[in-house]
Amino acid sequence: MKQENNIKTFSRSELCDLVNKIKQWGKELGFQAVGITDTDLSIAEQRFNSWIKHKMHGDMSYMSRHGTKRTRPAELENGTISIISVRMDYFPEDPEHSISLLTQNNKAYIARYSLGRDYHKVVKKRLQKLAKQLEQEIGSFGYRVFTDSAPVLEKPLAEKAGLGWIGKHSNVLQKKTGSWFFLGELYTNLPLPTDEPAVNHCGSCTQCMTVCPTQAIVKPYIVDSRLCISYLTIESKDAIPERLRPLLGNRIYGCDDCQLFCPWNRFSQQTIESDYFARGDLASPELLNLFSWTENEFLKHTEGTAIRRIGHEAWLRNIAVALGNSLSTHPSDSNEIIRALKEKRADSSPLVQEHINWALLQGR
Ligand code: B12
Ligand code: SF4
Ligand code: SF4
Repeated sequence: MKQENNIKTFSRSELCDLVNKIKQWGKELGFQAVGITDTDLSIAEQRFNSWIKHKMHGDMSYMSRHGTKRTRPAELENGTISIISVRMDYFPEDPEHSISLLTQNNKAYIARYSLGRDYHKVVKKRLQKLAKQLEQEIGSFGYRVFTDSAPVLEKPLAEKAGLGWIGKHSNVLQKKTGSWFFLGELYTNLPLPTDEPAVNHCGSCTQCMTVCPTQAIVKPYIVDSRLCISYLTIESKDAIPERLRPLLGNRIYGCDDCQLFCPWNRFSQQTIESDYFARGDLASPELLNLFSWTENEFLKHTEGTAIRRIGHEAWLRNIAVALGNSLSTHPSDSNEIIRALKEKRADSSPLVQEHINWALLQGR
C-alpha cells in the first residue's frame, strides 16, 4: 500500500456518502462507471486455476507466476478490504467502418483499443487523481492503483462491482454500452459498502463464439489464448502456427471480432477521450505502407501507443502473414506484394524470413 494506514472510524452513513462522492469524482475524471466490491474471488479462483491447468495462457508466464496473489487481493496488497473498479470507454469510431475494414485485403486491421494513446498511462493517471481526491477528503489511507499492470483479476472484480457481466467472449460488457471499455482498480483498506454484482444477459446468444475466426472461445466463457489472434499477434514472440495463419486475414495487431458482432455493442457509444482517437493513419492503414516501415519509422509512428510494445520484428511477422492472406484471396493484386515481400526478406530476422517465405507460397 502506498500510504500509511491512518484511517479514522467511519459510521455507515459516512461511508455511504463517501462512496457517492467517489462515484461522482470518478465520473468527473472521465470514468463512465465506478463500482465497489470486496475481495472475495473464490469462484473466479477455481476457474482461473482450471484455465492455467489447461495451459490456456500459452507462453504468458506472468499469468501463472504469482501464486494466489492474483485471486486474493490482500495477498498482493496487504490490508486491502475494498476495491474500487472503474470503466473507461475507448471505441474511437463508427463500428461499421471497423467491420468494413476486415474485408479490405490491402488494408490492415488493428484492434480498436490500440489506435490512440496507451491506455495504461491514461487510466493509471486518472486513478491516481481519484486516490488523491479521496485522500484530501479523509486523510491518509492505504491504496494502490492498477490497470492491467499487476496480478489482478480485473474482470471478475468489475463484474462483482456491478460494472457489467463477463460475456461468453470473456470480456466484461454492459447492456447500455457494450464492452468497448478498459478496466482499472483502486485497492483500498477502507471498509466501503459494496455494489450489487452485475447480472448476465448473454442468454442463448453464441454470436461471439460463431464469428471468432480461430474458434478460440472453446466453450462459453473460456478463451484459449493459444488460439486467440490477440495472443498470437501481440503476446507471442514465436512463429504463428501455420494452420492458423490463413485465419488471421488482415488482423495484424489484436482482434475485435467477438466484440464487433456482439448484439449489445450495437448500443455502444464512441469514446469522448481524444487520447483514444486514432493516431496518424492507424485507423485504416495500407498493409504495404506499414510493411515498408524501418524500425525507426515503426518506433516513430507508434510512439505513445500500446502497439510499440510488440517491437518491429513481431510487427513485420504479423504483416507478412496478412500479405500472404491477401495474395491467396486476391491474386490479381500480387505483383506489388511479391516485390515488397522479397525486398524485405533480405535484411529480416530468421523469424520474419520464415513468415515471408510462407506468404510468398500463398500466391502460388
Ligand atoms: C491475459 C489477458 C489476455 C489474454 C487472455 C484473454 C482472456 N480471456 O483472459 C489475451 C492476450 C488473449 C487477451 C486478449 C484480449 N484482451 Co486482454 N487481458 C488479459 C489480462 C492481462 C488478464 C485476464 C485474465 O485474468 N485471464 C485469465 C482467464 C482465466 O480469465 P477469463 O478468460 O476472463 O476467465 C474468466 C471468465 O471467463 C470466467 N469463467 C470461466 N468459466 C466460466 C463459466 C461460467 C458459467 C461463467 C459465468 C464464467 C466463467 O471465470 C474466469 C476467471 O475469472 C487482463 C488484465 C487483467 N489483469 O485482468 C486483460 C483484459 C482482460 N484484456 C482486455 C482486452 C481489451 C483484450 C482484447 C479485447 C484486446 C484486443 N482487441 O485484441 C482481447 C479480447 C480477447 C478475448 N475474447 O478475451 C481488457 C478487457 C476489458 C473488458 N471490457 O472486459 C482487460 C481487462 C485489460 C483492461 N485493463 O482493460 N487478453
Ligand atoms: S479476440 Fe478474435 S480470436 Fe480472440 S476470441 Fe475474440 S474473436 Fe476470437
Ligand atoms: S455475442 Fe452474445 S454470447 Fe457473446 S458476449 Fe455478446 S451477448 Fe454474450
